[in-house]
Amino acid sequence: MQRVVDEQRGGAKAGPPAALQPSQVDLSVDVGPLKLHNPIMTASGTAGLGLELEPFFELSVAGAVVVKTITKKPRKGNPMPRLAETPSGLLNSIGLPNKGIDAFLEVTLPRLAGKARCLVVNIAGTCTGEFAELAGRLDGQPGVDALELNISCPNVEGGDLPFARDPLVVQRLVSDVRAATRLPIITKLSPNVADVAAIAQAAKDGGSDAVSVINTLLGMSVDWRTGEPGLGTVVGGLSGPAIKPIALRMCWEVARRVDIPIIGIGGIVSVEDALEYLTVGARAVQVGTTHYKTPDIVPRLVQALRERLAAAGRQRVTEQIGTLRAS
Ligand code: RRO
Repeated sequence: MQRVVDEQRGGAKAGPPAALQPSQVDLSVDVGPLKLHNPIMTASGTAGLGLELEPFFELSVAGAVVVKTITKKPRKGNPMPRLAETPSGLLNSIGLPNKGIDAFLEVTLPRLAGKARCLVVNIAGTCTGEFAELAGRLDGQPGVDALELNISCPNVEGGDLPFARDPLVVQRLVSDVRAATRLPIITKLSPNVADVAAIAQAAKDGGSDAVSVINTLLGMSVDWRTGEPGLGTVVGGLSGPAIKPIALRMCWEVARRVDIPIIGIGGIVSVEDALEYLTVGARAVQVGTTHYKTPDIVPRLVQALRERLAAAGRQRVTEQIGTLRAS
């Protein structure tokens, strides 16, 4: 105030504004009803049930931890090989191996509960009823903060993404889940569709609180000498930096056409990547494949986000969201 008075009197010259300290930057974001203390989440599947990351950082550092997909019955997963590297990307066909909802509730959840500031359980069913049943079982469980509906796993039997592509199916599935739980619902969308915004709109109409954009892109690799495919199931899901421009484009398409909170996913390896997702309209991001190279990527990104935003003079991360300049 004194500076303003001095200036008005033609007195002391104003210096440059005091630099913002990284610790002063407010990283908290709302994703629908979910309040995250920062926008950096783990992506489902790349960090097991979450506990696998504990040797590298305290789970409470993450904005949210998303567990690997849980199904009604235990699943063994797909035949080997399940992973194949490609330039700038990773193909997977893991096939949802997990011990099923009973083991999750009895064994895993008691170990996980209270460790993450926000715990999101990713679920998948073989039919709409199974999604709703799983949602009902998780409703009211201490330590569970939200559900992520995995309607977009590319590696299920038949391989035709039965829930991801038809807006009417998506709307019905989400509304059945909505009726079964009071938990916030995030619907994880597939990139393997013609119009991702139409699917996001259907998820919203069904009662989804947010969408995560995107799951992996259908892809394959082959050794031309032997004719062997890279994956046991031939086709799988592509993730990593190779998909980032596609994922960004899809986040933007959803942001401009549908009024629903977006969580951006796809190829994030640096704070620049995370900031790009926020710029096109995502309110939070999930990091996945990069865990295999940098298992402590989450705390690194949180700190780098503070530093970058402070240097850009942004007091709140929310000031960055949706700042894309496009006509
Ligand atoms: O387990 C998998 O094969 C898998 C899943 Br559930 C998913 O959602 N996305 C993916 O690329 N792989």
